[in-house]
Amino acid sequence: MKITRCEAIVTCPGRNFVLVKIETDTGLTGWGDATLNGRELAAAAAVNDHLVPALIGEDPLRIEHLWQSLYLGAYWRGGPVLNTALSGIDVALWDILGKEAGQPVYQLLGGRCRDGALAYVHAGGVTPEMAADRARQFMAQGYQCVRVQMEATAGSSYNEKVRGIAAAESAGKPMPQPMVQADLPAVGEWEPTPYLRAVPRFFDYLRKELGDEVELLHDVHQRLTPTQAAGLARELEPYHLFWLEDPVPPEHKDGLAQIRAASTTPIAIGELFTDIPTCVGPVVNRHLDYLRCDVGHVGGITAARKLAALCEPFAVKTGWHAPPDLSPVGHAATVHVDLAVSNFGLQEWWPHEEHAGAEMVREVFDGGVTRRGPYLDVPAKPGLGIEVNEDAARKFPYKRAYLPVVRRADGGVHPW
Ligand code: GCO
Ligand code: MG
Repeated sequence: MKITRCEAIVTCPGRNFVLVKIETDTGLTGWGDATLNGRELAAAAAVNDHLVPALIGEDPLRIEHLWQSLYLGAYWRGGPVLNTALSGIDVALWDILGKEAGQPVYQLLGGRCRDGALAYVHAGGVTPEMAADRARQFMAQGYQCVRVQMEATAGSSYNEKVRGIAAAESAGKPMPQPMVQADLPAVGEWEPTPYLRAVPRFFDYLRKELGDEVELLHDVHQRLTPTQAAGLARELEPYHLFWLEDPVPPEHKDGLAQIRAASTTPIAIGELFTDIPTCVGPVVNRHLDYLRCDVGHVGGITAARKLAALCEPFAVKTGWHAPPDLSPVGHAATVHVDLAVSNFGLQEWWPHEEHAGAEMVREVFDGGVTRRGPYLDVPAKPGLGIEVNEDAARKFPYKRAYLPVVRRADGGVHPW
């Protein structure tokens, strides 16, 4: 079998996705996801201009070999752009392998370890009451795990975003997507002191309101120093978080040791770790409980299964990043891995078809992740179990979009 065509297609059915399509001389088509939020065109160019020429004529079933050729063989390896492009190719190759074998990808990864992948969803609110209401709505829909962010009193004043959510909620409309996507970066202000004061009070309120059964998570989004994060993790202990996410930026991952020494609040980190070597230290030193790499940024299914194997002997579980910026193809690839690794922990979940742009998403994607109560699953079809309507995808051209930028009160830039 030979690869005859490969292309990254940038589409915007509500938000930008980079879809990778690989075709074979035997008539098979595989789909992958190379979306890099806010830098979509760079990932697409890496695929189309640099990776595709080296793939034409190659055997698509030699996945590990092609992965090594594109990664090591490029000499310049790693980083979010190159590894997102590589991930998109890798996932499309696994889709082809599944279609050729007549088996779902999870079967080729060793078969199901579980009936479904426990999921968590995003709730947030300008006030604790709004956040609790949002969490209750999810619980009524059958979810057991909710990540709760406090939009305003946490000091995270993306003013437009906060006003937008408040206006939508008071008008009884669905919440807009939680991530501001603007054609130039939206600027928000954030200060650590009000945030650190507000978060424990916020979780105290949520536990009282929501009870002990629901699993609560919180994403610090890389904004604290190790010392600040150690204090927060300790203060949050009475509220038994499922995990506290990205307490420090990846540049300060050595500071995780200080957080571990201070507290037993479980730690999740890794969405900004974009290669396997970066994960080794934190895992073998047991500095985290959940590894949160993104299957779509860290090297695809090939890298994710190796990372899960690395984590297993250290009692670290997977908690793969799967935010709104992942396309339904990326979500499907992630859940295939969840089902097949023994040390799966929890899966972030964003059902695109229930949010803004739902009709466009349904037009472009057919199949993919399904949900039963709190658990995610994928179709027992050959490959990933999701197809892309290419004509529909091409109808929605790329729209420039940036992530927000955070500034401190004095105007200095801070991690968003
Ligand atoms: C998460 C993440 C996302 C990121 C986004 C950036 O935990 O889901 O932190 O919300 O902000 O993926 O593109
Ligand atoms: Mg996060």
